[in-house]
Amino acid sequence: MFTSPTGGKEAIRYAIDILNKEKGIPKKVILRSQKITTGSTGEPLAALPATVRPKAGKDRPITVGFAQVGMESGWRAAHNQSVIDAAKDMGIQLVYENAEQSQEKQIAILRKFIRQKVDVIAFSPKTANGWDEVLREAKNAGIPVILSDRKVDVEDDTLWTAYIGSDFREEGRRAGRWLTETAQPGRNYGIAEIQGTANSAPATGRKTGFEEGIAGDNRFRIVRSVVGDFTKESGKVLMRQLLRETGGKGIDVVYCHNDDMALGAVEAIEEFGLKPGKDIMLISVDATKSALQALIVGKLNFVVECNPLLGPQLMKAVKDLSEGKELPVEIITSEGVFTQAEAKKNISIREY
Ligand code: GZL
Repeated sequence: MFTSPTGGKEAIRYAIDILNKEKGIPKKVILRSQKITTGSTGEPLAALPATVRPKAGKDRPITVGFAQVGMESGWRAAHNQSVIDAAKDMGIQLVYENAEQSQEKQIAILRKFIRQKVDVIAFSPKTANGWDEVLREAKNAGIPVILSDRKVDVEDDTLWTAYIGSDFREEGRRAGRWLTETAQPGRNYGIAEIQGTANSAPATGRKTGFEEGIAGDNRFRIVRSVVGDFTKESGKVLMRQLLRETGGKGIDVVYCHNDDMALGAVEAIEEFGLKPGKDIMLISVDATKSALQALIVGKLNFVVECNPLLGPQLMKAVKDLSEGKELPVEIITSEGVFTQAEAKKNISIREY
């Protein structure tokens, strides 16, 4: 059996937070539905996530262990700074480590946080799989785990308390929908896709969502789909390869899972002697300033936002946990899309 929470308690709670002008109040939350199974005594047991109340006292700040995945992109740099700034702003002690794109290192960092008995663990998992064991260790140690920016795929979803980030499938759908709405009727388009890190939640979601966005429209065919790692270098190398293999023929659109790879692809297209944004259209995700600038000068055609400024919502969730509040299972950040006109209008107020 599964519970279906009404949301009444959360609605009042967030309303009070808004009245109190609290920081990091989420725009959209999804409440956790509890799986109720009968225990050996026949009593119904709700398998609760590790929402152990961190033992913060007024003289001892809450300690959060944060295991960042790497520094692979402009988005990551903004995300990183947002987490660091929000912890400082809210008086939370941050124990920060960077896994430099290694899952092995990230697991070792989580184990170090468990040994240090931090109050809460937060991390951006490089890939979706391979976390069951270390998250079980965190739960057994009574340390709640908050997923920041990327989800994990584990057997038991009570091994993590909440996910704070984007809806990657919707980001992919937005990219696909824009293409169907702006492409010429009756013309065929060959699409090359440059994916982000293999088996990472953003790459999986953006790929699935994009396919959904163009589904049923027979003008489009994904003629190549290659795997990058969210870095500019990988976008440039992969785009060079695609142009070499095809002689620049048959690729009308390049869909990149993030700005850094898209900007790398732009350089490769220019090197090849073609005009990015004209001879070959480019769609990207993140909406960092450098991508919006490329959009404004016509080297990109459309950019889907993925909001990296998750720090305030992460630290608000930590604060709520320390006050014994149950967290929503998902806290979805708000984000939009950018055409060239929207980029021109908003570039001056962008924070990253
Ligand atoms: C998305 C994030 C992705 C960004 C990339 O939440 O995990 O990783 O889209 C970043 O720029 O490298």
